[in-house]
Amino acid sequence: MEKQLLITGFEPFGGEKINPAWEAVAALPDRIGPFVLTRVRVPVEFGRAGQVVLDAAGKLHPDVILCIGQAGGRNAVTPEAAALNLRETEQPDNAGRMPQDEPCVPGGENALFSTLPVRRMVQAIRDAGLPGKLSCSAGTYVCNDLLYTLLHAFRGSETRVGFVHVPFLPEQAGDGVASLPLDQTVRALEAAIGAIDG
Ligand code: PCA
Repeated sequence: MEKQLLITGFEPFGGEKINPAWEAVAALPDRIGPFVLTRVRVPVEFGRAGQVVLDAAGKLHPDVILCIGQAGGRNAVTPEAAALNLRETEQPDNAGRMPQDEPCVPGGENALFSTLPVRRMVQAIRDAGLPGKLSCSAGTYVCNDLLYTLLHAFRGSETRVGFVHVPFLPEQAGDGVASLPLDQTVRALEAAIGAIDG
């Protein structure tokens, strides 16, 4: 049976000219296994990121929402196990906001677990011969804000929600900084998506 996958990638931030998350999302095929993909590019702004994806989900009624973000310095494609109800940063977002000690959702639980099979997704990435690793922290910046917002909004519903962080592209990484070529990031995401209902 055909299923709807809302897949998102962030715009560049932090002085970068590209974001491998969006580059990879844009390069994915239109269908992966049972999933028909709908892509959304998301602003790196606390609060607004979640609103943009919630608006898109309100129109599409997806079975799965999978958000992709850049995690500079990581050496693997990393499905995120959980999100914290905390905004905490020393790096302004793309709207110039720098929230500290603030909840993503006032009154929400302290943390929420991803509703995607993250271990199976990691295994599928590795089985494809690519670097995959489970991450237990999505940070406290806009990616975590988006994941928490979505997990909170869809808790107890049929819509499953997850997040995958991807490394820098080689052209972004300075000496000694980990990176992954775009085609490998794309193949890792395909493997991970293929494992959602595997
Ligand atoms: N990575 C950032 C926000 C946007 C992105 O691609 C993060 O990890 O929070």
